[in-house]
Amino acid sequence: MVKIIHTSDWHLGQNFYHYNREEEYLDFFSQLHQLVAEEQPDALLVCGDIFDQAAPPTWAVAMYNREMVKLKQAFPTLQVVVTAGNHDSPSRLSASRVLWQELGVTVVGTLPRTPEGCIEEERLIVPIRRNDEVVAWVLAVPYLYGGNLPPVENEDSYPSRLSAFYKRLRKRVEGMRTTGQPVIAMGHFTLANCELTEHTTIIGNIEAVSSDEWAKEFDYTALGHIHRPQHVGSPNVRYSGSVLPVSFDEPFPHSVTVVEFEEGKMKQVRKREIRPLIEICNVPDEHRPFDEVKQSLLEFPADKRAYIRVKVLLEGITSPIMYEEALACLQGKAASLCLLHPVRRETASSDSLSEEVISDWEVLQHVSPLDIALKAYREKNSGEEMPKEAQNCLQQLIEESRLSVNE
Ligand SMILES: [Mn+2]
Repeated sequence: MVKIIHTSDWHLGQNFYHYNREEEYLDFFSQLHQLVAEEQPDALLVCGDIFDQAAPPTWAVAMYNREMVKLKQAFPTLQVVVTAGNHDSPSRLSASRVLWQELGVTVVGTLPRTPEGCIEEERLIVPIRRNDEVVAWVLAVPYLYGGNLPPVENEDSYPSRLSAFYKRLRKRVEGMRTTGQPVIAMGHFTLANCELTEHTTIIGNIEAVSSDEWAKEFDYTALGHIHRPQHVGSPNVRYSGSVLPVSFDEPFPHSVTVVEFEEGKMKQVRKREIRPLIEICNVPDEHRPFDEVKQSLLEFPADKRAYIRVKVLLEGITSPIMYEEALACLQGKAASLCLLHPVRRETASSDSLSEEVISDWEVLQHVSPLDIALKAYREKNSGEEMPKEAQNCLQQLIEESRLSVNE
């Protein structure tokens, strides 16, 4: 039997609104450590978005280094494979690749290339060993934007080039493997027909990919990028989902995925829940007039740790100090106020609600600069999409400027 733990979208280093999440991430690592102890997997696959930003805060990098080393010291036979997601800086992740290699952790940030610019495909193929014997093969493919993928004759769409690339790797593994060794593909992209959360931006979702080929070509496909844990099309194609809620749009249970293989074939997939140290809560559940809202906040359990989004139904003249009033209701409690989410009834007789005042900050938390540019382009060009080359260029510029801003 071969066993892996599949996880992704850690988003280490994120602040939840203005709250530092260091303690929550530490708690996640301790749960992960416990899970590895219980499950004793052969490999841990981390499929992108290790960090929340291209230039993560130093506390997040230090925690990652410390906790991964601790994990490897406690479980020396555990093989760890880490690939970059669209939130990670590929080159930063790759920078310490050789150090991690010494510890038995395979890191793939940038797509490895020869000095001539050819992709070194063999470096993406990772054998998983037990007592020197290969028991499985992993294709450690990081997040790939269009410009990174080799062209395919007569086919220039992102999905067709991505699928051709995986097929080539699959073929290469075929020459190396013996029967009974499962082939596991890692990836960080959007599959058509998956259930999205609002956090997912258009990056990596420029054109969605069909899940059928992955289901056929690989014994298991371990995906990152979509934060809601789910199978897509087939039980052997799966997003493990984020390990902590990254926004208020992720109220579902978070988990990592445990996959077992028998004689080269997938036998079982299980979720192991990661319990959040701090829950996300809407108070009240539905938008209510502010007086009722204040009552709900006063009644909120004093010792419950939670991030709170306050849902207010605006009526008549509104108080200019609602945020301060809400904050006062929570004084002395363990909960943290994040934002107000006010709506107004469209007309006195109507039941439908319109979003009234959402702070720019709230909007910008969920929209990437690329999204804004794409939207502006569509508006200026009667709905036409920005050419892919321009999108790739722009994305690169955005990533670079992000790095220089943070440095
Ligand atoms: Mn993510």
